[in-house]
Amino acid sequence: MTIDTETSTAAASGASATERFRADKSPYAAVKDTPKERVDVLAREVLGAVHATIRKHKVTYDEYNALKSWLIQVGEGGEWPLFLDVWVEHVVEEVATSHRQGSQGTIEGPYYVPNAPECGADGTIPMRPEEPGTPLAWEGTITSTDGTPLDNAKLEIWHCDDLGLYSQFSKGQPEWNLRGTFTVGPDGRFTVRTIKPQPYQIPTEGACGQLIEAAGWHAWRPAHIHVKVTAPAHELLTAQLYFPGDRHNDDDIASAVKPELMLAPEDRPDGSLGVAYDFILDPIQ
Ligand code: MBD
Ligand code: FE
Repeated sequence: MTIDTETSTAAASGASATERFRADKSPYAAVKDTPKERVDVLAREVLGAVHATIRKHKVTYDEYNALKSWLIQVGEGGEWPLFLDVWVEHVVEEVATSHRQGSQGTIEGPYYVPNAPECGADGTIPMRPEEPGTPLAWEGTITSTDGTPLDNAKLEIWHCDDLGLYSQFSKGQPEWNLRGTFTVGPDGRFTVRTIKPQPYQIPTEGACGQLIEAAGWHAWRPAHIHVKVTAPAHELLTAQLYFPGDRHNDDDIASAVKPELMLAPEDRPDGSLGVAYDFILDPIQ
């Protein structure tokens, strides 16, 4: 896979997200493996909801053609992953994890890359020598729902930089900047050193940006740290952690904030932040 890191246009980040999805996920998601009865009921009900909206609001041919033109642009700009993850994924996540006893999760979003560099149980995420941003030291444990520490559990972390940009989806950052894997020992403990990310604005020049502007919405997500936590015989936990007081915690464009995902960082005398946050994984039944 080649990812264009020379430009940071919406089309470039969209194309990168589309390639990423094709490489990692589309092999697992073939329509042909879904039973006919299921495709029939889901497709019929979604189309029925579209038909009902057209009738209710007396949608015109001009509006129908505006929609057609916009959908063509979503595809051409590679923005289907962005569109779906921002406006649809949160409900899929809610349904998929409603049985859990352990930690709450939230959406993955379009910018996860597997196999980030290993940082150990106590380490610093890959960053540039003068990485801008407030240093953040985060300690925690990974346990099972019965309290047992999960030896060999992995905490993968990715987040944007102080300009709100993700490595591999915009220009100017080394390949693995602010992406790391932390593997714990028998005590389940980890210490992560990174920087506090800034709020993130989804690309505004592409089709998703056009929708936001045309509808009078805003393009912001609150500052967040993405995580995936895995351990043998346990369910994968995908989550994001947020910071108190962010102006977009209550109106996240991606509807992905939950109260259980709030960090409680403390200011340290040296100007850095310290925080504790633990993860509890559900055993696979
Ligand atoms: C992101 O960084 C993100 O987390 C989501 C959900 C959508 C777009 C960009
Ligand atoms: Fe994100």
